[in-house]
Amino acid sequence: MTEQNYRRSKLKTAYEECPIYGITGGSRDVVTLVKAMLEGGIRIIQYREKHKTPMIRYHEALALRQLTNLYGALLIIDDYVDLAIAVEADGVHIGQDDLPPTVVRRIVGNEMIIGWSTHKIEDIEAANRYADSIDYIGVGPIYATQTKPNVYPVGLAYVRYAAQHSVLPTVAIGGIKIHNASAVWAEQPTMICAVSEITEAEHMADVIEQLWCKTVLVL
Ligand code: TZP
Ligand code: MG
Repeated sequence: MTEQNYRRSKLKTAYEECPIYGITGGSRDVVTLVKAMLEGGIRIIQYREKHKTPMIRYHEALALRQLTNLYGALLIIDDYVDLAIAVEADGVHIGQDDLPPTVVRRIVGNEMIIGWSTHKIEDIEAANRYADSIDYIGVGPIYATQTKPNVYPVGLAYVRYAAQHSVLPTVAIGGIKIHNASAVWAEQPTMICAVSEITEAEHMADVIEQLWCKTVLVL
């Protein structure tokens, strides 16, 4: 198996087990939060902590590496390529303003999954050109969201465009809640991601299940 096939099949196995992409956030202890996500069935965890110190991020990400390994889940690090390498994460997630995907690929080697955020049609076309370097794309924010304020929502039509034109799996993100999840699933993303709906949930497993069930309803 080539290294590209290895990382893509690892990703596919995870999203076929559960198509909800989990991201950390909110005020709960991150290890407690991620344990609940994993108990709820999530198999892809992105560690996204932009405002902590590098030392705290390192210790939290190391703890999540152990935890995700226990559950056979993937750990993806947002933004910090060095941290992803340091904790032997499965992947790193980068944005349009980060280093170019080809450069990140050169830094992390061929076994690490790379995700890339996209916000417009030209970004999807660029992602298709970078498809040798990256493994999936984020598409959003679909709806306005306090988790990422001051960013213009791209709307449901963008999810449909991505599903139809991206050669890579897609993760719809931004303002996704139980009440609008079936509308998002109807546009055929590979995965959906709901940050605050999950991190602020009182009964996390129920919320995850309901977000997940909505995919069945539209098939
Ligand atoms: N990227 C685009 S929107 C977003 C990120 C990280 C935040 C989504 O958070 P929520 O709480 O699900 O709207
Ligand atoms: Mg980023």
